[in-house]
Amino acid sequence: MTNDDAEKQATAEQTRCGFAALVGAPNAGKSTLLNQLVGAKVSIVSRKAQTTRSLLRGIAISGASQIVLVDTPGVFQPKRRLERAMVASALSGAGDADVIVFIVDARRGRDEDVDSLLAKLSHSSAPKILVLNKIDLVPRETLLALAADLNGRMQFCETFMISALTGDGVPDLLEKLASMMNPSPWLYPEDQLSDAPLRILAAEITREKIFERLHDELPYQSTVETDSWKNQKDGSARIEQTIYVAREGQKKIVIGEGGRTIKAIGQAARKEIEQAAEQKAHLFLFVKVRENWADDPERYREMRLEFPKDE
Ligand SMILES: Nc1nc2c(ncn2[C@@H]2O[C@H](COP(=O)(O)OP(=O)(O)OP(=O)(O)O)[C@@H](O)[C@H]2O)c(=O)[nH]1
Ligand SMILES: [Mg+2]
Repeated sequence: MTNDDAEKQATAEQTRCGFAALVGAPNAGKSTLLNQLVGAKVSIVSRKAQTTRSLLRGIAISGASQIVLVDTPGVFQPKRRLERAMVASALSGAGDADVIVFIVDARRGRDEDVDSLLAKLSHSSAPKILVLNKIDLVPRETLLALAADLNGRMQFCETFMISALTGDGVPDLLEKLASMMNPSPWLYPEDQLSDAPLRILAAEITREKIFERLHDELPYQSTVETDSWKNQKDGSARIEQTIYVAREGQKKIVIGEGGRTIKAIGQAARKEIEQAAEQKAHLFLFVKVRENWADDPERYREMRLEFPKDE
C-alpha cells in the first residue's frame, strides 16, 4: 500500500455514506421530512396527495455521515401512464437503498395504501425503520396501538414517532440514519443539498405555487419546465418557464382574470427561486395547451421519469 492509499483508506474509515429511501402513502409527509432532515427546502410539499413525481435526492449530514435521502412519489394504485411512471420510480428508489424509512401518517393510520406498501416492501432485504408522522395531530394511545400493529406485520429495526412539520423527533431519526451508513467517502460535496439542478428545482417551485393557488380547479393537470436560465452581467438570472396544461379552459384558469392568477404565481415562485438560487431573478411564465402532455415522452424526460410503454 502506498502512502496515498493509506491516507485514502484512513479518510474512508472516518466518513460514512449511504442511501435512505423515504417511502409511504401519498401525503404521508415524505417530502416534509426530507426537507427537515436536509435542513432546507429541496422538495415541494402540498396538501394534495401525489405531489412528488420523480425521485429527488436530498443530502443530509450528521457527524461524519452523509445520508443521501431519496424522496419518492407516494405509492398508490396506478391507473394512468403518469401514475404508473411514478410508482415504478418510487419502488426503484426503495430497491437501491441501504435503509428504507417507511412513513405512515399516524392520523390516517393503517389503510389500503399502507397495507399494499407493506406487501411490496416485504420483498426487500434492506433494513427498515418505521416512522409514525404527524404526532402533533394524534393522541399518544393511538400512536402506541398503531406502532404495535405495524410492528406485528413487518420487521422494523426501530420505530420513531415524529412531527415532520414541527421537527419534533427528527434529530433522533437523523442520528439513527447516520449510524446506519456504511464506511465510505462522501458522494457529494459538503455544501450540496440536493441532486436536482437549479432549473429543475425552479420548475418544481412554480408547480408548488400552482398547486397552492389552484388545487381545486387544476388537480394534476399541469407540469412546469424551465426553458432557459441566463445569468446576466448584473448577477441576476433571467428565467423562462412554460406551464403545460391539458385544455384551453385550464389555461384560462392559470392566467386568471386580467392575468391576476399567473402574476401571483410568478411573484411567489420568483421569491422562492431567489432564495434557493441565492441570486436575484426575473421570472417569465408562459402557458401552453398540450392536450397529451401526460403521454408525451419528452415531458417525462424533463421530470426524470422513465416513460412507461402502453401495456
Ligand atoms: N400536522 C402535520 N402535517 C404534516 C406533517 N408532515 C407533513 N404534513 C402535511 O401533510 C401534507 C403532505 O405533506 P408532503 O410532505 O407533501 O407529503 P408527501 O408524502 O411527500 O406526499 P406525496 O409527494 O404527494 O406522496 C402537507 O400539507 C404537509 O404540510 C406533520 O408532522 N404534522
Ligand atoms: Mg412528496
